[in-house]
Amino acid sequence: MSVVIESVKAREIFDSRGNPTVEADVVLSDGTLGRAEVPSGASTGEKEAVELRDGGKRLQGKGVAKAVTNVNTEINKALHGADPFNQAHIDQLMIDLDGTPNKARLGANAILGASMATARAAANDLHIPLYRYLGGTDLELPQTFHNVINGGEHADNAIDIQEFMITPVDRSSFRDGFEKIVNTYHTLKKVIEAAGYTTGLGDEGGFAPDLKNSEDALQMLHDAIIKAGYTPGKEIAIAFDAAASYFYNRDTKNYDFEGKTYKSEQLGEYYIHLLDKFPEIISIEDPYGEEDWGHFASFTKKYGNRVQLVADDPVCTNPVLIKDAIKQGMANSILIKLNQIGTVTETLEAIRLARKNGYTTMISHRSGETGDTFIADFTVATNAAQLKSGAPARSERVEKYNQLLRIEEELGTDGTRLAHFPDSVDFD
Ligand code: 2PG
Ligand code: MG
Repeated sequence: MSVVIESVKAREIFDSRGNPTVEADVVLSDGTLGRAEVPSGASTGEKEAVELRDGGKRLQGKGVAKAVTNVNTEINKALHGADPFNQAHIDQLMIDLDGTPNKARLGANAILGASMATARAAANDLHIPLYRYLGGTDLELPQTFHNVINGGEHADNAIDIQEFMITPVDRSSFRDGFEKIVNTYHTLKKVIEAAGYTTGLGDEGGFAPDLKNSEDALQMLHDAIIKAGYTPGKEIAIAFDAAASYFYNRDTKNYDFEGKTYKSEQLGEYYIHLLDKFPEIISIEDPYGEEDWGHFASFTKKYGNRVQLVADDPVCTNPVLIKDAIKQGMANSILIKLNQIGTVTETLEAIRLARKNGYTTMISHRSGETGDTFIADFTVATNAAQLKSGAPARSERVEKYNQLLRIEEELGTDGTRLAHFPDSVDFD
């Protein structure tokens, strides 16, 4: 008799910020277990699938007891007896059961937990790693982007750009690139200390010094790369996530950024000033707010051949929104977060859609993370080519990179594809 899903059970656990989140267990009829933990964002897009929270007094209203109950009752019943190897069918069952366009009834956190746990259970049942189950033999280790200075919603400082990332553009192996990042991270700490700032960490493991502005943060990164013995742009490049929805003023339709007001065009000029000053910047995420699609598109038209422009908040890993963005020529890259859409299958569809239309993809963690390394395997399996998972510090971030080190060891460096930026990007 073939193996089927016996039960789905969830519990409330806690994420890296101490907030409640969902963990789901899928148990198969032969006793195999698949377990997954669901992450949670802070700078969330308006159109993300709904993260169901309890409200009320318990745990500041952030409890996920309702989502847990939804897994243990309705989802458990719907998936009982289903084929764990048919991920698309499993996910469709839950989408239909929920019945809303944004998973508001059962909660995307409930559905995603069960969806990821199903994939894990299937892989475990076959005694193969998750990346192998999801990716077969077409596997690639990603270019990784490491957020080493935290600002915006992720830190209690004056910097309005949310994430300043470094990425190893010249490396002989994943390990080689990661070692370069670690060296730069530790050197950056010394650079920040020498300038008289504190070296406390933000939500994604990067430093959160109370610098005057974003330009100073980029200068520090630039200096740290050189001090660590690398050439900016040649060995280590820079990327940032402006997460501009956070400083977009919905009333005036301007941007209130680091003490000044910018019109959309002026904000574009400011980014170009940064690109001119720091040519090692190769990727900018969410340069404009999620309501400001027009300026995002015109900026892409002008500068999309010069820099990777990643859309996160405007499209929320949602295939319908991604289609619209592609039609309007917004961005040339799509950020991919499983919990923005809520199932493994829809996330795969978002990746396929982006790549089919010549857009690059970057898989992403959330600022509220768990120890689950699902996205490391997922990135390798989908050939997404790029992954951002925070600094090389704090276990909930580093575990993803450690998992990539394990995967590289398993696959061997000989013959294993290593994504290279800009090889992985075709802007023309
Ligand atoms: C982002 C993410 C991840 P959050 O904006 O890209 O870095 O942040 O999880 O807070 O939405
Ligand atoms: Mg973002």
